Amino acid sequence: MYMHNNKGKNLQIDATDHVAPGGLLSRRLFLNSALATTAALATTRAAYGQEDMVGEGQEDWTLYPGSDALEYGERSRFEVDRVRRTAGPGYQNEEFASLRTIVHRARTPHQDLMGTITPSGLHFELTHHGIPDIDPEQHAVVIHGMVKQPLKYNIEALENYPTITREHFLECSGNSLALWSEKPQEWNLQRMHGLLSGSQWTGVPLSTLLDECGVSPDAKWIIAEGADSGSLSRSIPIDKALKDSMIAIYQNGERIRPGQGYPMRLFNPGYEGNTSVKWIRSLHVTDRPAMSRFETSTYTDKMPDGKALQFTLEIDVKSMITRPSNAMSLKKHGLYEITGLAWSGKGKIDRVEVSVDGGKTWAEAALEGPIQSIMLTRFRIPWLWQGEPAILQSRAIDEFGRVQPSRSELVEARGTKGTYHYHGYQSWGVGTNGKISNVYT
Ligand SMILES: Nc1nc2c(c(=O)[nH]1)N[C@H]1C(S)=C(S)[C@@H](COP(=O)(O)O)O[C@H]1N2
Ligand SMILES: [Mo]
Repeated sequence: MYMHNNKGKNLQIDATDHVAPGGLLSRRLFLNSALATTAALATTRAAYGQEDMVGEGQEDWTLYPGSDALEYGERSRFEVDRVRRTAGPGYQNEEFASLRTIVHRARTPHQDLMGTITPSGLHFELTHHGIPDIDPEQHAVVIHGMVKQPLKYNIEALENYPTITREHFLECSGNSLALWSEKPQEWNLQRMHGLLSGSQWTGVPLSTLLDECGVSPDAKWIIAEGADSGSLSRSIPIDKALKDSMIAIYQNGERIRPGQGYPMRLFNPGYEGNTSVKWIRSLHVTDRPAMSRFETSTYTDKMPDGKALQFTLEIDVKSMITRPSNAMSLKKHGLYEITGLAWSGKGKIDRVEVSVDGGKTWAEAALEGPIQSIMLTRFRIPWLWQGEPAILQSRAIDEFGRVQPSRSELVEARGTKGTYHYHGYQSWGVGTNGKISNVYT
């Protein structure tokens, strides 16, 4: 059968390309670059004649020399509304008002981004006491408590240790919290899932510093404390600290930004964001957890029986479709690429499946490599939309066989009293008019 894609080009799709009802097409269409589909999705070339492609050559920017390089680069002025939206209705402070804390949140606009690395200027930011303006010359982290020798490290000292560089996601466990509510909230993708980002982090393995200080064999926890005005503190199991935690000093190749913890932060790969204490100034080695504010009154999961789970530290397996999503609508019938992100706090993503009929049937999406442990993984699958109502969902499976639960499975197990660690499906309902909304199935 011949179909028109969105760009008005004919492309050939035969029956064997259909992998699930509702227009889901084989991910193999992406893998074979010779196929017309790939080219048709990627370019509008075919819609124009040769002359149009060459252009008249009279646009202003072709006639005069351009501007000089800036000291620090900026995006095109045509891109400036792709922002984290720190202010405005629905973007700040209201959800945690009851906790009497000033929470500043800036959310990553995943509807605008591709790949898996979040540009540093669009990394989400969550601060409970604002961003301190730290002079690196006056800042250090001290390791003390159950150690042979307490030691203090400033940024200059840390620069002398061998570093490691890893790409990892960071997610606030309050991300996606509106999906716990009984009725679907019309939060757009950014507001719903924007407390998640991916970066390349460079730092000194915490184990190197702990070894140097000589940790007592009886030590079980490390209490990490930040230099912000509220001294946010969290207890980290010593095994985790020795396994893969780091004191990060670079993010995406440059010194980490003030909002991310300048000049140094603790980074615990795969653990809920709150444990990665920014502006780290103290690591107290102990035999028991601190039971601090942010591991008791917040970031714990209320269960249906009124009790709360403590120390849900590792992020579960999760995914979301970023395009199409409710940050946009479908303007034409035709071929679309469904794409999104999958991640697991334990390891690598093994598989992502996509449904367009609300979970009745599933098809495997293509994963874009290299697939890294505890990092965002992008998935893609072609979809032919011919105007019928649809419900788009994705579900991720990690290398340990953990399967992302549906919302109803998660609610069955956990009730709806919770605030944190939502990791069930996100369902995007597509109407016959192409409008997309957050729905429950
Ligand atoms: N010192 C300190 N560390 C902190 C916070 C904070 O408010 N103060 N916020 C935590 C929370 S709740 C999260 S989700 C992550 C967010 O990291 P980011 O702002 O770099 O994205 O940092 C954590 N570390
Ligand atoms: Mo958080």
